Amino acid sequence: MKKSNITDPFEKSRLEKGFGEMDDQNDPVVMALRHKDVRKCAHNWKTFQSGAKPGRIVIPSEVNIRDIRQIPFEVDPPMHGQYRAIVEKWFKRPLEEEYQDALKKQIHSIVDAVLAKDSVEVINEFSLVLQSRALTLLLNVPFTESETWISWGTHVFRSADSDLDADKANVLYNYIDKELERVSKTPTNDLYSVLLNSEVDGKKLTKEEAKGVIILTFAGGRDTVINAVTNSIAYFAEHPESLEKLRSEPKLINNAIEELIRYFSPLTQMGRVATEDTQVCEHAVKADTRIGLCWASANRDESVFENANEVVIDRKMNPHVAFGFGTHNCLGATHARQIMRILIETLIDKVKSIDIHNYKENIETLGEFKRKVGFDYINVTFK
Ligand code: EMZ
Repeated sequence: MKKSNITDPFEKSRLEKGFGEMDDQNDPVVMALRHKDVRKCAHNWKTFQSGAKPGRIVIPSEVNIRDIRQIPFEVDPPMHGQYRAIVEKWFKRPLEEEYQDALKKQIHSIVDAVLAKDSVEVINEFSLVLQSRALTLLLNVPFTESETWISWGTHVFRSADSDLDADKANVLYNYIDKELERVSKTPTNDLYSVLLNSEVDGKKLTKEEAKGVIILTFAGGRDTVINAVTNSIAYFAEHPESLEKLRSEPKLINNAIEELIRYFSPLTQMGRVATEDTQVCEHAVKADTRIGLCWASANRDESVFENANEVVIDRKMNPHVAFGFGTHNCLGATHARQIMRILIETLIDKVKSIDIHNYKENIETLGEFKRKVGFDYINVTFK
């Protein structure tokens, strides 16, 4: 089997019953596995809410390490729409030419640096650096801040010994407090200042609310982007013919981005909390229990995607849900897509081959399911 393959552990359960079950810190989850059900439940925000206790819709639950609500992620309509309206325009900036030029410069320089090395550990020396530097553009803060973020590692809440590391979370919270304090005295043109200057219902956003948006910006797009970038490198290492195809037909790059993101599904699932006794795929779900919208399983649903377990680099119809679905679709998707696009274009431009040496897979355990999300480390040579 190819090292870049990501197999689908949900197939049997998806076909046979349509749901899976897992425990998570004594707060069980009924996982919706079929594309149709995942979309239906995501759409039904009244029955399956996001605005539960902060941290609870995340799997693994973050209730023990976070009491600040992430915004707009953990807020339901109609308030959700009001918050979303504040940040939507800002998170569309990656469509601007100036932003893309800056991102291109960053990615070129990272690729040039790895081309000059004999061997590169992709997660730490490539993807983490790329994600952190690109985040300076999204927040519109000085480039040097990325050095601090790189030192935090690949996940802001997870460390080598713990999936839910409270000390690590506090490093992020304290950092954000300091930044918000700074701009409340001297506003600039960064995201912190924009937030503190925004209003909801005629009232200025509080520091707590701004912090909720910023935590989401740091946490939501970190390991997800890092996995997408790393998995892309592994994929192109083993599929030079796909890079060749994109080189000769660049108009397929957009198809390739969606297809890679479908196949990788960097975020396996997102939870919701039932507000009443209900059902998922005819399975009873009690009020105040959790369900999981399993994007990774929906994205391999054989009734929706032909050859679902293959990367079909020029796939035409691709209704994947890797960026979520419905009101809560991913705020950072525009930024993530630009990163993927510029990464692929840069590989086409500058890289002839990628050789994988040693690696260790990063496997998530979700009850009976074990899913590869990427790598713990992967050493390669770029030429
Ligand atoms: C949360 C989540 C958002 C959570 C879209 O996903 O990403 C997770 O990685 C974080 O741990 O707090 O931001």
